[in-house]
Amino acid sequence: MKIIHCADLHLDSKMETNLNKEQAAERKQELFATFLRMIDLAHEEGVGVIIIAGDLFDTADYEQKRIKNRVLETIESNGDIDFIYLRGNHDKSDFFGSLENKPDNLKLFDDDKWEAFRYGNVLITGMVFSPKNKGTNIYDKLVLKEEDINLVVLHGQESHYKAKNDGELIAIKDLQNKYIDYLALGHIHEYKCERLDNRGVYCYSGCLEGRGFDECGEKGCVLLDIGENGIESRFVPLSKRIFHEVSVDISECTSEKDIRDAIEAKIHDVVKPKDLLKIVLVGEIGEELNVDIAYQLQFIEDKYYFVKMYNHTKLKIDYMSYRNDISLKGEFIRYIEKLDISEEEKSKVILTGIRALAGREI
Ligand SMILES: [Mn+2]
Repeated sequence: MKIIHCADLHLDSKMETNLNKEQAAERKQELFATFLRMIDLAHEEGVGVIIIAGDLFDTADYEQKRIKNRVLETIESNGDIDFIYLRGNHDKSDFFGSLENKPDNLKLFDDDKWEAFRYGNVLITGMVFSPKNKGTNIYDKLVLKEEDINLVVLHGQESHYKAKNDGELIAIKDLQNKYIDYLALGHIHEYKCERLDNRGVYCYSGCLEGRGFDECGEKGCVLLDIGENGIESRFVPLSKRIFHEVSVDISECTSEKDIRDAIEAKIHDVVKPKDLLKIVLVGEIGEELNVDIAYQLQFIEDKYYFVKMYNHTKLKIDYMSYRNDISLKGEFIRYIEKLDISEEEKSKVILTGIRALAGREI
């Protein structure tokens, strides 16, 4: 039996951070297209169940109802696949739970008890975290059988302290030695799979598409193949575009052309034209090196879907060599040194002042 585990789709996200209106609208469509591509993958692989471990939606906003209806239609038109859905902290509106006619292949977890769906010897159990069960020990009530293949679905932040259900915290220790084979988690937007105990693993599938530079790298779902030898799982990248944050050390650069080359060398093999890119220039540079972000951006901004660049370099400058100069620079340094401010602040003021006196960008 094959199962897909996904989470954190946030399908109705506005996607407006970083992007202009057109791109945001396009990304929103892409978010849904990737959800559909995952369903295509399910068909290609003969997957019978898709587990959605929370945050299928992003807001409870009524305006977003179109997307919710689109999901509903999609589930209805893929009747050969069961969609087992556990609400996450973003899925506030329990849209599916309030439906009059819920499709048969849409299975929902509840927040008042552990609910389970059985496929032969495979049992998929889960519970929604909500104010209703907050503070209660939900883990004691989770009783599984050794002879089943047990998948457990939850949405929250992993915690390694032994703790009662504290809302959105998943007490990993409380879930050990309960015959769990695979703990399917949502909430963290990056793929992660770790050992739970001698028997099982716990896994965050991550989101399907990055939505910002805090969600860099490949995104996708987990494909589980349950056979004679237990569960084999692998991460399947699905995202249309990838967010990249690349830091480029320009300490060795002595010209603007050098900077351009250093950037190019760092991104050339890694970033594809369809991707989103954030470049951070770092390192210690001489005061004679001109770091002009707008100028450097010109060479790359048309090559990628989205590019932004920051200058986080520090000036490497032995400003003390000017302190005895009979010049405006020397006078400035001597003046700042007498001020009643911290050494760190003095250094910052001096560096900024020297740049200003040299007529450079500050
Ligand atoms: Mn979440």
